[in-house]
Amino acid sequence: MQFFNEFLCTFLCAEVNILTSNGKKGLPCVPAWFLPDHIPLLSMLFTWIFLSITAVSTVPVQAAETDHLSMVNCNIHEHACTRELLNSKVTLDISPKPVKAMTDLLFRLTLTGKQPAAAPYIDLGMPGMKMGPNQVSLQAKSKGVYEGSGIIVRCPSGKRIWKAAVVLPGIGIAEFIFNVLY
Ligand SMILES: [Cu+2]
Repeated sequence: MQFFNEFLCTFLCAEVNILTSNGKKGLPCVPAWFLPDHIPLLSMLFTWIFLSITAVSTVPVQAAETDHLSMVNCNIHEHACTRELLNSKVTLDISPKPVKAMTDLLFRLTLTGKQPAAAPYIDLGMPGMKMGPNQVSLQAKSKGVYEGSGIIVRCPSGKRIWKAAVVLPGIGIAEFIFNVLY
């Protein structure tokens, strides 16, 4: 047992002789790696381990956000956006600009070409996320022009990429993916 203690102590306490210079040798001893000089080094090591773990756990989240960033197909802060759908051109504009969450927004849809069988509407959501239902109903203002008001909420995750799926009955769905300011 004594041998084991000494072995362990020598192993852990390279500087055991300095630390136990009161004449007593052996345990209890302070392991060499716990010397005050080593504390900055140790904290660096622990910080590094902590950061590595954090990085590993946040990479998938960042990757998902980057994925969605590459899906962005409309700079709604600058101008209206147009998608082509079969024989229709679908133009979506949102005002006021820049487009902010939690503010009353006016959605304006302009359709050229084939007109939908019934009034179009907009489903607001986020790519890769199930948000609560948020539908903007649109009223015809003139031929091919529809307007409606709605609110884009602030996502609890902090992500800001939103999708407006414009549903045109009898034609299809045009998707606009854009950044929203929080
Ligand atoms: Cu969300």
